[in-house]
Amino acid sequence: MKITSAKFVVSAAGPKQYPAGGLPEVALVGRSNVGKSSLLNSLVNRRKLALTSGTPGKTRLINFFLINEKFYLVDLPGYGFARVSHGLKKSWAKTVETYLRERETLRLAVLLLDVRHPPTADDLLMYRWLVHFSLPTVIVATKADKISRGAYQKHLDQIRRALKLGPEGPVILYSSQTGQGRDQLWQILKQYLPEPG
Ligand SMILES: Nc1nc2c(ncn2[C@@H]2O[C@H](COP(=O)(O)OP(=O)(O)OP(=O)(O)O)[C@@H](O)[C@H]2O)c(=O)[nH]1
Ligand SMILES: [Mg+2]
Repeated sequence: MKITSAKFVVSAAGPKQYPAGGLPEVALVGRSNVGKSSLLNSLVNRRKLALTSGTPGKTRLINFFLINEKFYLVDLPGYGFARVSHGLKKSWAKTVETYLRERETLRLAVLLLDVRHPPTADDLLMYRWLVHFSLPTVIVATKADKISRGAYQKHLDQIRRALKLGPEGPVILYSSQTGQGRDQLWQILKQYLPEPG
C-alpha cells in the first residue's frame, strides 16, 4: 500500500467523539505493551505518529488515524495492564468493548500477540470475544525480531494451539523494528478497505 498521507484525527473516550463520515476502520487490539502503536507507525512508515512507550498503559484513549483520506487505523488502549486501579481497568475495558461492539464502520480487528510468550488468559478472552461477536480478525505475532528464525515454528505453533487455529491457522509474524510481515499484513488489510487503497 502506498501511503500518501497519515494523520492523527482524534482521541476518543466514547462514541460521541468518534469521527463522523463513515469511512472504514481497522482496529489494533492487544495487551498493553504488545506493540500496537509501534505496529501502526511501522504500517504507515511514520516513526512517531502514534506515541509508543516502554511503560505499559501508554495509550489510554481510542486514537483515530486517517490514512490516505480513505480509512482509519484505530489504536486502542491495551488490556491486562496490572499497575492500575480496578476502577481504571474497568473503564478502559468498557471503552474498548463499546468501540468493538458498536462501531458500525469497523471492518477488521488486528489482534496482536507477543510471539515470545504463550497467549495470556486476557488474550484468549479477547480472541473468543472477537469470534463471538463475529468480527473479522487477523492474528499478528509481533516482536519477531526478539526470537531466532529457528524458533519461529515452535512459537507460532504455541499460539495456534492456544487459539485452537489448527496447524495451518493464519498467524502473521511481524516486527515493527525490521518491517517483517508488513507487506503480508497490508495484503490482508487491503481486502477490507476501499479500492484502490
Ligand atoms: N524489538 C521490538 N520491540 C517492539 C516491537 N514493537 C513494539 N516494541 C517495543 O515495545 C514497547 C511497547 O510498544 P507500544 O507500541 O507502545 O505498545 P502498545 O501496545 O501500544 O502499548 P499500550 O499503548 O500501553 O497499550 C516499546 O518499547 C516498543 O519499542 C517490535 O516489533 N520489536
Ligand atoms: Mg499504545
